[in-house]
Amino acid sequence: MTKKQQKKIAVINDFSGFGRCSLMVSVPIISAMKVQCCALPTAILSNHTGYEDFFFDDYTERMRPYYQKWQQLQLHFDGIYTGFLGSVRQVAIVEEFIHQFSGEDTAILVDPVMGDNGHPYTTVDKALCDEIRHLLPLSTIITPNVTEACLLSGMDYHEGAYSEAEQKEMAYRLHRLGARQIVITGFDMGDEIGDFISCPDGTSQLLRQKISGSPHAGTGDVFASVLAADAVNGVPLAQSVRKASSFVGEAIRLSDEMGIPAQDGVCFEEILCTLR
Ligand code: PXL
Repeated sequence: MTKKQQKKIAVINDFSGFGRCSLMVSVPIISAMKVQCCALPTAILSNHTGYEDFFFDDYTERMRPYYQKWQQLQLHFDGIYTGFLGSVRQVAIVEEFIHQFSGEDTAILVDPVMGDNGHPYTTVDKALCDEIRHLLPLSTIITPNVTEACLLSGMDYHEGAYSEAEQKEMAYRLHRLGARQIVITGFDMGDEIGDFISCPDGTSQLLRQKISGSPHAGTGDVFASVLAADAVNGVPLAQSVRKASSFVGEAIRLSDEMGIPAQDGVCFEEILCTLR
């Protein structure tokens, strides 16, 4: 009998103590999906930047010495998942990391964490957006929300529904920037939300019911964490997007039911044990 081989993912993301985002959601979700989660912090925050004030410790200078110890340990990852970057210089560090720690079969999920609702996050400027584009050719999957897809592709963000032609154009531009498999999350489709998938073998859209009007923090991180764990476990992308989307939807529904402020993220803990 062959032994079961557990996969492992390096997650390059910030540690925000409060607000249910980034590493605070990736570690439990990826672990619940039976994949070893290895964290490389990009910054340490008291709470995410969606709050008016936050403690922010940039980890740029410490990332190389930190991962050099992983080189000494001769680590190799089945997946690398990058999220929030705390400075422009971190993009080059992430590129180096990918070259050092990936092999032919490594799934590389780039979540270009840059903004939401048409606006960049407070720590994200044009220089960082421009630099993050360099990660697209290194990725196997990217998971921008609509705002981030606009920032990367140069298309204008607008409220309301996006036509199929607009969605395809956005994906086309992201492919031209080097992305292979693209999942653009959160298109407003009236009563529904659409996630648009574009792969070399075609495009598709998965719809889910719109649950509440106010945007919840960290849902992109929950979504991408599920995709990253599934990617190393060989789950087909469309199936994984369906799973991530219904998990996020249910977590939003429960959070609203429990009266959790949208800024505090979603109470995924309540349904973590349902993830496989
Ligand atoms: O969820 C995205 C995210 C991740 N990390 C930090 C953030 C945000 C969004 O605001 O501020 C630090």
